[in-house]
Order: sequence, then C-alpha cells, then structure tokens
Amino acid sequence: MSGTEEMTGASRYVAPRPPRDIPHLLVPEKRKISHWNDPNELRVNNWIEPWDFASPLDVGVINIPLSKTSILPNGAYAAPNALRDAWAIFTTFTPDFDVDMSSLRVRDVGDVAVPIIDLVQGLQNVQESVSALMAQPEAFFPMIIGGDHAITAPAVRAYCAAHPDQQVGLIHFDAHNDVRVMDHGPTNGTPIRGVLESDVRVSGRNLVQVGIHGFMNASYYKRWVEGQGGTIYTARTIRQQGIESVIAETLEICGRGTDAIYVTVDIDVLELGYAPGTAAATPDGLDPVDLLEALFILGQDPRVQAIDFVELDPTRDVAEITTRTFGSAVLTFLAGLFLRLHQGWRGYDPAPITD
Ligand SMILES: [Mn+2]
Repeated sequence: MSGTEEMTGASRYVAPRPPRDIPHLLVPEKRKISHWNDPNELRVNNWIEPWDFASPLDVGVINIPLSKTSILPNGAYAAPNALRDAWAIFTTFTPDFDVDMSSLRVRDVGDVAVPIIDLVQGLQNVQESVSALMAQPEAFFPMIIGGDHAITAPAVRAYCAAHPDQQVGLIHFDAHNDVRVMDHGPTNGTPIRGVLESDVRVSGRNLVQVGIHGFMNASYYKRWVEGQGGTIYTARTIRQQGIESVIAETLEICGRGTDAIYVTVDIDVLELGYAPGTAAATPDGLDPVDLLEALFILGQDPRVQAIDFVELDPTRDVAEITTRTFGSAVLTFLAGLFLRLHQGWRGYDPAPITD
C-alpha cells in the first residue's frame, strides 16, 4: 500500500465546513461556554453562538486568523480565538452607554481558511469568502475580526463587490497611514493604498484617518494621503479638539456623496500602555475611552455598513490588557448598532426592582 492510499483511510481528517458553500469558510475553531453564568446576566461567550446558517441573525462575526502578511513578527492570527475566550468576562449590558443588547442576535459565522505559503492567494481567499458572506440572503451586518491589517484591502473590495451600486467612504483608526508602496507585495502596511488603487468605488476624498501617531510615519505618506484627497486627524488633534467633534467631521467627510461607510479599527491606534499586545504602537496614541465614544457614535450611524477590528496580537499581550480593550471596543460598537436597529430602545425595562 502506498502512502497516498494510507492517507485516504477512515482516519483522514477533513476540516469541518459550514452547511452552505461559502468559499474557504470553516466552522468556528472554538467556542468557550461558561457553565457559571448568573441567571440575571448574560456572558458574551454564552451570547455569541456559532451561526447554524438557518436561524435569523443581526450581526455575523467573520474571523480571519491571518497575520503572516505583517511587516513585523505578528501573532494576530491568534486574535479570534483569544477573543472567543475573553468574551467570558464580559456581559451584554453597558451602564456607561445604557444599553442591554442581549436580544441582539450576534453569531460567529466561522474562520476564513488561507494557504500557509501563498499570501497573495490568501488575501484572494479573504476577498472571495467575505464577498460571499456579504451576499447571503440574511443581509446581516458584517463584523470582521483579524488578523493583521492586510485583510482590510480584500475586505473592502469584498464589500464593494457585494454592493456594486454603492459609493463607499472609509474611516480608518490607526497609528499609521498604511499607504506604503507595494515593493514587498500587499502587507499590513499597505491596506489603504490597496483600497485606493483598486478598481472599486472608494475615493480618497471620502477617506479619513483617525488617531495617527507621532514618529511612526513618513512625511511622504502624509502627503500621499492628502494628495488622494484624504483627511488625517492625529492623536494630538483629537486630544485638543475632542473626539465627538472629530467624529462629527469625519462622518461629514466620509458621507459626502457616498452610499455607505466602511470602518476599519487597527487597535494600535491606542496608546501603548492600553494596547501592548500589538505590533507597532507608541504611548502618544488615543485614550481607549475616546475610541469607545467614537465607536458608539459610529454604531448608531445608519451609513456605517461594515466594520473590521485588526492587529490584536495576543501572543505579546500583558494581562489580557489589549484583548479586553479590543473586546470593549467591539461591544461598544455593537451597543450603538443595537440602538440603531431598535430605534433607540435601550434593550431593557428600566423600572427599579424592589422585591
Ligand atoms: Mn494598520
């Protein structure tokens, strides 16, 4: 018997696939459940169930565990599973924003599979898979979890392919401009150039970069972004001007003449002390609470039609600081989205309980 014939025996492993034929999609690699769950609260890990591809859903979480496309060593491939574990400490209620989103149907749709060696093919897989998911008849809100930032270019192209009639604005939270030249191919340093140089309906005039850090970028790339018509708000500008004002201006710029807005959140936009688990950040970044305020506003805005969160590297995190901050950011966006989908209903009966 040859080796090949042995491999076709009964013990051959086949990665589990979802019931629909969606290119490159595998079922969620893990799900953590908590047997301890107070009966009056809902743990986020018990709330976000794997999607069965049959029941209705509001939000589909699309996981892309790819970080070999990073310029620097990067363990962001581990972010989806780290987040699935970390959800156990979170609940569905935020008194800060006064929303209980336990009735929001958020489902984990699975993991996009990519080849081990061919990264250009891997990014093509991302585009094909995300495009198919965005075209599902349920029309759920797509929330993408990276992965490094290279996944954003194919994800935005996928959005545009699924909505060919739409002109799309782009809000980009990041320490970096991410418009490097492609001398080394598409990486996590090139996604915004990758979008603007694609044949998609995204104009630089509708690009806003929010939270760019000092001494992490080149004057050349600032000039390139501005040459495309883009707008940059540095982290210092946000500290001086205030995040609400900056986001109001950002929405005006991104919404000008567009039909939809795609938001991409690179967690390295935060100051390093709050996000040590990422490849390249500095301490002069955004305060996490400013990011949360921004995401709460964007979640509520009906123009925002897709979002990704990238560059969480759990392998270099400290005491889960970055994973938890990343989790808070995801949940705060969803709280805003909950208000949008329920016309302002807060999701619970506010009457005091006296018995
Ligand atoms: Mn980035």
